[in-house]
Amino acid sequence: MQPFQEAIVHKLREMYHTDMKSATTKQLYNAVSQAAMDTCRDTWAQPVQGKTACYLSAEFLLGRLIHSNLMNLGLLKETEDLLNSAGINPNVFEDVEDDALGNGGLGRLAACFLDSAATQGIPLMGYGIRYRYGLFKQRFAYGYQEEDADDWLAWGDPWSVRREDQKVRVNFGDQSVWAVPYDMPIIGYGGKVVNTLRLWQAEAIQPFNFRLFNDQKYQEAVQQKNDAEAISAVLYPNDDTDAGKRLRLKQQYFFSSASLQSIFADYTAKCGTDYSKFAEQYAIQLNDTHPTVSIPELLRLLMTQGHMGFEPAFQVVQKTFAYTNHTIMAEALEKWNLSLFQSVLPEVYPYVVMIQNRLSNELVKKNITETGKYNIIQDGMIHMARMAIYSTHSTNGVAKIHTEIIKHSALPEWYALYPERFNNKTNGVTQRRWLALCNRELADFITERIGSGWVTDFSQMSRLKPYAEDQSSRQRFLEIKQEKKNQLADYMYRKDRFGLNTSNIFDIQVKRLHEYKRQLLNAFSILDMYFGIKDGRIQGFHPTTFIFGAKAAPGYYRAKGIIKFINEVANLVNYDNAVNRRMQVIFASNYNVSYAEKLIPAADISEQISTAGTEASGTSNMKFMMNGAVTLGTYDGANIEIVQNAGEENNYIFGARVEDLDKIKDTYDPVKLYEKEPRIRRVVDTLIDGTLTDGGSGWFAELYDSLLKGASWHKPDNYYLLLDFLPYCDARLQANHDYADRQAFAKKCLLNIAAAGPFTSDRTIRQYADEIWHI
Ligand code: CBF
Repeated sequence: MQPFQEAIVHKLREMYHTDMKSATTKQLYNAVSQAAMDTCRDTWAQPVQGKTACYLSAEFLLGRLIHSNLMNLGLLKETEDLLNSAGINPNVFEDVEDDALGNGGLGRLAACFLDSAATQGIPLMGYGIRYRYGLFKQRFAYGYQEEDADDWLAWGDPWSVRREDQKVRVNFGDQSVWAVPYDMPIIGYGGKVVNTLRLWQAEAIQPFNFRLFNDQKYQEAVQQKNDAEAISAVLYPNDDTDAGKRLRLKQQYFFSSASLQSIFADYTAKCGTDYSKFAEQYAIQLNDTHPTVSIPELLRLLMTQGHMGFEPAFQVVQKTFAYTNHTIMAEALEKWNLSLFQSVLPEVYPYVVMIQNRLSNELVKKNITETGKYNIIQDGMIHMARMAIYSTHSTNGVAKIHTEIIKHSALPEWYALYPERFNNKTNGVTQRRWLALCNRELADFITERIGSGWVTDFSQMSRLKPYAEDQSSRQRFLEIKQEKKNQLADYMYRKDRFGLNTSNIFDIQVKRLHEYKRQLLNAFSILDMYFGIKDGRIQGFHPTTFIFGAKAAPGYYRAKGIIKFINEVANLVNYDNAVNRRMQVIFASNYNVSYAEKLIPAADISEQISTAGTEASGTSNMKFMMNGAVTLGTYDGANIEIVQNAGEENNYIFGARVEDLDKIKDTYDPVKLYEKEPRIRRVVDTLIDGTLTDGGSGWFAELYDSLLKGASWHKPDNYYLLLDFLPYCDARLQANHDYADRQAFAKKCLLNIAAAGPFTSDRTIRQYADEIWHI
């Protein structure tokens, strides 16, 4: 036995008095994880040298940790061999819950950044919240989404260490709580560098009141405990929308203040009480506006504990912080009601006022009299994005088009004032999890051809390009794709009791459910194909399986209506014997990181169909690309950079561009399109003509109205589904047609893989380190 295998056996004995043969999955999971933790404790304990970057984020969507940690430590194979030798299926840990402490792209990006920084030896600490319940679990009941709590800690938390000695106190207007850190090792590939993710848990200062208990006031006796724990109880399930709630503000301040106190104490221990050099030691990146309250908090610490004057303290703040904007959706730009803010954070509010006063003076000096668009405090609200831009030295967008939109249409007044602060950092994903781990067959294929350097240097992927011309490589690629489809079919059968037809094209759209992402357009186009096949309009259609995966925020009823609609479309198609050998539609339930790891490698077509100008970047588009799917998408977010790199001819780009939409935005009339085009009418009418039923909820009629009548808060079809409908259907049928030439299609896929080099988060995080943090 190898030493690590012995360590696992030893852990089982020590922790559970059991052995490989009798251990439960949970025991095995904890024993393997603890044994792995032991191998990296020494490296982890090494102090960081020089400047540290701190990534403050309300979300870290890590997914399941065990496989990626074992891979990065080089212990995955040994573990699997041990499991095999004990007659245990190496997939046994597929039952272990994901760490789902994030909603979607923003939280998953944070997780990729941690992996990339540790792998490249960049000292990056993550700071966030240890939610007791992560993103809800999704079930379908009669096609409707139902939500259950995500009890991720039921499996134990072997990858965290509670640091009681490092707890700090966080004060609100109406309560004080402990913030207790749980530290997770972030193991770089090869295990040479281990950074830290610190997640804070809220706990009561006085968890139990004996006096109240003695007075038989049992509820009141534990009131403080309940109120404290509520702060880190649950992740807000909104993606791209602002929750605007008191508890949410408490969460934001809770982890911001705790992180800042911890960083401040580290600085003091390292450098003493001269805080003027703070920014030489720490760079703090704000992941969206969620941690922006850190700005007045650092100011408060510098002025109260560091005894600095306002101006020098503000200079330090500005040099320390940088801000990333992840969306321009108006509903996501956080604003806090002034009186709410004052009552929750009375000790912080004066520092917000000081920042506003400084801004006002600066605007006067610059002769700007129209200050309404700049003011941090305006119309009874505190505008967090404005505070973030004003008080930091860098504001970045997450794809080229997104950064341009920020500069020229979303926040042009700020760009005019401080053009030097704005910069772009196109997102990326870690190829270690999203290729090496989730698609080992393709990883071997690549390594056999170009060596293994790509695992840590993704620019080497371009060396794969010549193999797109090589017939045997294309053949092998097709075999691998088939294998991944077979694996997905097994998995989906287990998870969703659905039998995939694995000789079909796999056309996949997986992401959060949002109107701007246009899952409804996808469903309309499936209906159009369905009718077209039945009518005989569409001939020579290559059988296709259309897969969706998406969670809707529980309070987002329109998104829930879209889920129900897609599930109804699935029923219509799958039970119709006239077409179901040519089409299948399936909505994967509870889409999460682990499901993504199965779905993405099996895809032929990656659906990236957001309205131009709405998806800041997207990151699943990159994961699909590196796994050899072609992009069927709009000119939006990082799709643009993807197809520029991989060739438009190797992808399927359709639909109106931002500049087209700008021209028609005041005159666009979807009713005209609906009246003129029978194919549009036919699919849209399925919402109200009884073809599909919403079970009397009224949700489908509401969707119909949203497209043709609008609502009090938006114009009809504000995401231009009907405008892009025909071009989308055409592009989709073109891809379907092209697929028939398997060799030519495989060539497109390989050229996409070979062009994926820039879309690694290794490149992105390097750019943050070089250009923003100067590390
Ligand atoms: O930048 C990461 C991702 O963030 C979002 O998910 C977000 O929450 N704002 C955006 O919607 C994505 O486009 C982006 O890729």
